[in-house]
Amino acid sequence: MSDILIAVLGVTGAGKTTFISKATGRNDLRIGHGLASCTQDISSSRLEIDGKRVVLIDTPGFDDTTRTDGDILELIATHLAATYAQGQLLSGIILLQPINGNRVQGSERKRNRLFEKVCGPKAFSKVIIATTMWSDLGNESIGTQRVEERRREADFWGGMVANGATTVRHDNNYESARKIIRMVLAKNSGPVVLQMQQELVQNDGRLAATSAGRQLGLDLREQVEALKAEIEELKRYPGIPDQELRLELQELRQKMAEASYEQEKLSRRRSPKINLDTIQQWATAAGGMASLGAALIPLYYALFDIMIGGDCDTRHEIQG
Ligand SMILES: Nc1nc2c(ncn2[C@@H]2O[C@H](COP(=O)(O)OP(=O)(O)OP(=O)(O)O)[C@@H](O)[C@H]2O)c(=O)[nH]1
Ligand SMILES: [Mg+2]
Repeated sequence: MSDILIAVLGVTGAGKTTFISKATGRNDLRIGHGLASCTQDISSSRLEIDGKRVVLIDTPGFDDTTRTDGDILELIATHLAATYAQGQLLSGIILLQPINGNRVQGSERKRNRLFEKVCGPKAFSKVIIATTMWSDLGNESIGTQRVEERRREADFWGGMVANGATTVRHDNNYESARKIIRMVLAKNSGPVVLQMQQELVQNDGRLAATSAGRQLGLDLREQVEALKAEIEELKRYPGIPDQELRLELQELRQKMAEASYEQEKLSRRRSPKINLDTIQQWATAAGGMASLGAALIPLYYALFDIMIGGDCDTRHEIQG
């Protein structure tokens, strides 16, 4: 019996480690109770459910208090590349999303887009979007309304839902966590190669050439432009005392320098190169024609790329 791998993703503080702790009954996992982000590395926890061996993969969240989204994406990409090379594919992805935020923040949209690009449309049917923090809501109907809004919007959860993703409320207890894992198992038609894994193979592990990397690059560019505009506007604004203006400008310039540095750093970010021979070996060992065929798709892409000498950076996203 092989392990069923499920990744748990979501922004920092969404409740990923808590979810895994509830599902497994483990009380040795580090849960963050302060403002700082908690989980630093990717780790696995095992459990058995209905006679099936499940491995839950805990991940550090985007919007980390000390690391940039680029750092987190690189960490996830490195893990995805390494596990792909070993033939360990995900059978499900649980995206945890706190529902207690009082409006659809721009940052929530950004991270949602990034998540979509990591998975790719082919993997949407393996996604469960589980909403957390319901007990923090004064009025539950607000939470229901927020879920509906996000489901309706095509460029929020709508696209994923239309392609088979499911949304569910998580009640922060053992039964709820197990129910969600059962939902992943019920959906299952076997493991999936994520878009990001395929793209890392095609692009020698270069993050900036993947859809998620390109999305992050666009977000950073947008951020730099917005800060530039804010600086110009502030300079024109009349009546701000010199000292105050200087401090505000200094802060904005610092933020702009950081975003520009991140932009430049993104082009140097890489996951380890995935060895195509290794993939071929495990794919062959996997036996059955279906799994072999699925496993070799990225290999065909990569070989095709070598043959035509294609420019990976400008490649369109792989559609489902
Ligand atoms: N009310 C409520 N609180 C929760 C829930 N899930 C987690 N928490 C609390 O939220 C805080 C953060 O939880 P974590 O499990 O550490 O969050 P995380 O997603 O692992 O965060 P990082 O490791 O920083 O990425 C802790 O204080 C938890 O007790 C939930 O469903 N409802
Ligand atoms: Mg955590």
